[in-house]
Amino acid sequence: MNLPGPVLPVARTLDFASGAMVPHAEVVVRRLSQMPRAFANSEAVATVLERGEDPVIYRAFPAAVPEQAGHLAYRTTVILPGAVGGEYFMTRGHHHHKDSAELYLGMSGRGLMLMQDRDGRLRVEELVRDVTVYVPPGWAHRTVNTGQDELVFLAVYFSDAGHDYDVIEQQGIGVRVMAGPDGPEVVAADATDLLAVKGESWPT
Ligand code: PAN
Ligand code: ZN
Repeated sequence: MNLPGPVLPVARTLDFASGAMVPHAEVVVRRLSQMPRAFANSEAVATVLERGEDPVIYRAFPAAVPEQAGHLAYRTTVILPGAVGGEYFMTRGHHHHKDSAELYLGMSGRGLMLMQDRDGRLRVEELVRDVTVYVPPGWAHRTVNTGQDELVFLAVYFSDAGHDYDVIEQQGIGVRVMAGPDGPEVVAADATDLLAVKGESWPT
């Protein structure tokens, strides 16, 4: 969104229940057909699409901010409740072209943030109302709705960071979140990674 400067101070309201931001730029709508490789069970994805269904997975309400150094971009995201092949609805997930930090704020609903750095280290954090999750530079991030309701959150990031979807689309993130009989199950590709995810030795 390359808006001309200068930009004046502006107030925008957030509805914590619906995720609506006022005013906002063009709403982003992501349907299953736009992210078929995100879900592990490609047969389940194909079955849904062949039925003629193409569910909305998430919507985002962006603030109109210039994509220029020094600016902070921000947008709310609303992930719908649901699952494909037993895997909860989630965002596509990305790195930023320019490694830089990002701050998430949970607004309503219940979910998990899956994060992985360029060395493959994994981290999973719960995202619920009033919780902030700090994503350090170089950590890819994907958000999963593990609840029965919409998961609503705010993300604030450097406006010129850019979004790189290729790595995650091709390699995925080393953990998936499946709907188990007793609730969400975080499934890791390998046991060592899972230990890292559940480790307590994280700086606070
Ligand atoms: C978020 C995400 C948003 C949608 O605003 O972009 O939740 O997820 P994907 O972009 O991975 O589809 C963010 O992390 N911005 O940088
Ligand atoms: Zn991001």
